[in-house]
Amino acid sequence: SNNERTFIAIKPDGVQRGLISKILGRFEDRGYKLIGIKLVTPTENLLKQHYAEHVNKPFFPGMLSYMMSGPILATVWEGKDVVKQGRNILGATNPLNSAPGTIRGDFAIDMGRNVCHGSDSVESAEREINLWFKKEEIIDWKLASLSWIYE
Ligand code: YYY
Ligand code: MG
Repeated sequence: SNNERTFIAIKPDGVQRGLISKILGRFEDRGYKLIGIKLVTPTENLLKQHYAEHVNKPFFPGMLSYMMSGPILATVWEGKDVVKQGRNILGATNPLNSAPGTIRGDFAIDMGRNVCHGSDSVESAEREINLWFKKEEIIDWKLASLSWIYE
């Protein structure tokens, strides 16, 4: 459906390095619609919920302090196949394996400083959007270029 949604976050390193406009630009340029955006300094509790699948991994404590070290830009994007295409735009988790042309392949080297997050499935996206955003923070609007992007 053209209404699929995903949660994309620019992590503290991406914000500090001034990569916000470049990352948002990739999604805008592709034709996706921005329906939620805010700067957040996340709490430990929020991050433990967000990364519930990783809380017991050895890298979790380091990731927690990294993710709490500064503001994160939290965004929600809508459009056809946006979850999978969003992951493709970001690139592989380990930037050393990310293709050039992807965000991580162009702007990152270490896994623990990989600049961005993207939901890995439609179900994760739904969960993450509800975790980071209130219902009224998701904005329903019509993209004027819609009929020039979709046939
Ligand atoms: O979804 P994605 O961010 O691409 O990767 P995940 O496997 O969900 O891991 C989340 C996050 O954890 C990853 O972006 C970097 C960090 N991480 C790490 O620092 N070291 C690892 N060995 C695995 C993951
Ligand atoms: Mg993940």
